[in-house]
Amino acid sequence: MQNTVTPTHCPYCALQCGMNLTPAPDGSAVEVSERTDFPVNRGALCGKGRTAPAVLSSSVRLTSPLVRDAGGALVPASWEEALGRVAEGLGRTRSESGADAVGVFGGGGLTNEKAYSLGKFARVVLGTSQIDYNGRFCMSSAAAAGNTAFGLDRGLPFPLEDIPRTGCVILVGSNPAETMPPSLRYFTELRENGGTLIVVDPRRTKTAEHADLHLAPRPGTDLALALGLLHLVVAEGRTDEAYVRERTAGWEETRAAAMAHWPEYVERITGVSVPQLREAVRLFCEPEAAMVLTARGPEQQSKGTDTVGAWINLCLATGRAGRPLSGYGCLTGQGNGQGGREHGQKADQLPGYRKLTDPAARAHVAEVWGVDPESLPGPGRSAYELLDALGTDIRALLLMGSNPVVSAPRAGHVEERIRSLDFLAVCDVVLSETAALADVVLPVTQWAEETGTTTSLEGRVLLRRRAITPPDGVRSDLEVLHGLAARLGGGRNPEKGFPTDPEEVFEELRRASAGGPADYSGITYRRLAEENGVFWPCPASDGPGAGVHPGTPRLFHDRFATEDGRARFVPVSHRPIAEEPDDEYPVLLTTGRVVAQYQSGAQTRRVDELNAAAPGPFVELHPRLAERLGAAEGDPVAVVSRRGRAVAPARITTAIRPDTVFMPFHWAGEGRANTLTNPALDPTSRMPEFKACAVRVEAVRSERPARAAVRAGGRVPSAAVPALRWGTADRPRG
Ligand SMILES: Nc1nc2c(c(=O)[nH]1)N[C@H]1C(S)=C(S)[C@@H](COP(=O)(O)OP(=O)(O)OC[C@H]3O[C@@H](n4cnc5c(=O)[nH]c(N)nc54)[C@H](O)[C@@H]3O)O[C@H]1N2
Ligand SMILES: Nc1nc2c(c(=O)[nH]1)N[C@H]1C(S)=C(S)[C@@H](COP(=O)(O)OP(=O)(O)OC[C@H]3O[C@@H](n4cnc5c(=O)[nH]c(N)nc54)[C@H](O)[C@@H]3O)O[C@H]1N2
Ligand code: SF4
Ligand SMILES: [Mo]
Repeated sequence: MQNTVTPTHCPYCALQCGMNLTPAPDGSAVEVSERTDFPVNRGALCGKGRTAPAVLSSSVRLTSPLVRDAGGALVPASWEEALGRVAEGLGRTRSESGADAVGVFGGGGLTNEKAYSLGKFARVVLGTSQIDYNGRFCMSSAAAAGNTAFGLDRGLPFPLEDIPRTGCVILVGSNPAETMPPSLRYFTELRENGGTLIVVDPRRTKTAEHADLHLAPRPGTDLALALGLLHLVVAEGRTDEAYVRERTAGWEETRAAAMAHWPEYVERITGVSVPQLREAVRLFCEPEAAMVLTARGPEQQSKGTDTVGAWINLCLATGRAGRPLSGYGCLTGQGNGQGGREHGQKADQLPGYRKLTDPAARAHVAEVWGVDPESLPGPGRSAYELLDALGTDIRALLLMGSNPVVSAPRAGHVEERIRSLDFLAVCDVVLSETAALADVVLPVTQWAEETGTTTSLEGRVLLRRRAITPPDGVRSDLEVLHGLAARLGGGRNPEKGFPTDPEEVFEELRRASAGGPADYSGITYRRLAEENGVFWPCPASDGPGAGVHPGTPRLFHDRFATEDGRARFVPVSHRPIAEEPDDEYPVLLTTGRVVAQYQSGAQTRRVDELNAAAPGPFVELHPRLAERLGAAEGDPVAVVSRRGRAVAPARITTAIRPDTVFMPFHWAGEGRANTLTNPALDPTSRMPEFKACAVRVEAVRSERPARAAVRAGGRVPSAAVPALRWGTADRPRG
């Protein structure tokens, strides 16, 4: 292919850092270099982005379809045979057990074109309602809360460049120092400019080390914390009465709920002291503008939607939403976490962020798709519920862009469900733990080998360009869907309905999204190339003489996207996590990420440099808990929940609360964190409680007598529980 430099974007997280790719003369490899014209990262990359090309040429890269032979082994096969088997597997289930017996599972890493085509494929070709995706595990609680409060869910309603110019940012359960390192500069610049940073995290993370104030609540108590802050806002007369009157609705009920959450009560629930609460309110309210940003910490809870709602309430009561340099935002996670939630791979959704239950939306999209609106199925199950139904109601699954054997909650059970399917087809670039269980594995092209668009955490639609020729033997996800549509039929013109050229798909997506909340109709590949991305909504200009719509970097300044233009307070009150610690499981487990691994690790665990930096799982625990177990640094410890047992080396640190342990979720096998996690779901967003469940921690070896004693008891002595509290000495710096 072209031997020149291609400006493009990273394959991994939602920051979508710009990078330049230069192919080697023989086209076999590609080199990453700094791309300074993209403003978000200005050339900076984290280790994952810098090493991403290693996955393109990795020896474990799949380059041939695999099918399961009579002996149960996965063996290479031709595309013809593999696609034929998938069509037969899905088609037979459909005819024997009905369309809803066929499930589809997508991913927030898929480009807009793929996410759009996958949703269309499910509804038009398979006719199934049973489609959802891993974004449900990601930002769905923030999305639900944003839709309720503002009438629209775009993760950040302002560009990152606004952050350094505001007065105060509260980062709730977000660790950008590890999860989006090039974005850290926005927060350090904020402080250089005289603004303050408050970090809310049960761990003193690398991000918290940059904070002016670190609040370390007990996992799962952010809702109470936000209510406590709102209580103080009201009590201290810091409410913005005029704003509340003019731009919001529902204040009285919310005010009453907040008044019931006395600071002392909130201190008891959260472990955050009253003086710290007061200090946070002062820092947040004194400047003219301020922001609250949430990420997975408060969102991945069985009350994630209410929790985000409580933080939005704080913004609304203080007049800090829909105004310059102020607002609530969610830091979306996956490469196309934003676009992936807009174009129809979500159970209840049609392209353009339309609702499947809305007759007008159905009519519009059916018209674009050339099908009868009546033929479109209704909403299906959410991600965990879908995985939980595998092998029972759902007998065959097509999976694209996720590795649930590692990343789903209660993963042992999910793995069992996947194994019990009649038929599983997986499209992936490597043999992930989930692909290894498939009947057919289809090897697909990767980021640098194909063109497509993603929508970053800012709501900026970007063009990710092809820079090299894919290896022989792989096809793009779009080609897979095209091939399956041709074999399975459906729609008026199955083959034509699934173009393999991404730009052609995007042109259709533009029409399908036109007039919807996430309107892309004014965006073209050409504009994306010329303008370094365009923020949605960007409607096509209507009528002759109308100028080109510039896109919308900042939302809600004139009005919110609700019918009356007012933001809605959400009445919420504290409730406990789904599984509180008890005598048998006295410790809280929370989970998350480390800088050098990405998600289920399917891609980054294939990169030597990243493995050297983050070789395996670990259990982060406080010295006091370690002492009780008799565990020294590096000793294997077992973490046991009602769902299973995981073992990993101890990493002992005062940076975590003594009542809490932390595990990253990037690994499979014995150290798989999701063996332990609780699939208790948020009633609205259907988000599982990844961030808090009850466990006990056991020492595994017994070289020292103390350890033997704990082992004999089989668990941490319950008498230890009340003692596991922050002493002032271990309380995080603040
Ligand atoms: N290196 C790396 N970067 C990534 C990813 C990756 O896998 N690896 N994944 C990408 C994706 S998809 C996502 S969604 C983002 C996620 O980005 P983040 O949300 O920043 O990542 P997490 O580590 O899941 O969680 C953030 C913090 O929440 C804290 N936390 C745990 N429980 C609670 C709680 O109850 N309350 C509060 N307030 N905090 C809590 C954890 O201690 C952790 O430090 O990262 C993206 N970037
Ligand atoms: N305990 C715990 N569990 C969690 C979380 C947590 O914080 N704690 N976070 C949750 C969150 S926020 C997320 S986003 C999920 C993510 O978890 P997963 O959904 O498992 O995400 P990935 O590991 O990114 O999986 C993507 C898979 O698709 C493949 N792939 C990459 N690009 C493409 C492509 O273009 N096409 C196809 N067909 N395949 C591709 C990759 O090789 C990989 O196997 O994990 C969730 N699980
Ligand atoms: S921060 Fe995210 S987008 Fe940027 S290089 Fe790292 S993984 Fe890629
Ligand atoms: Mo995510």
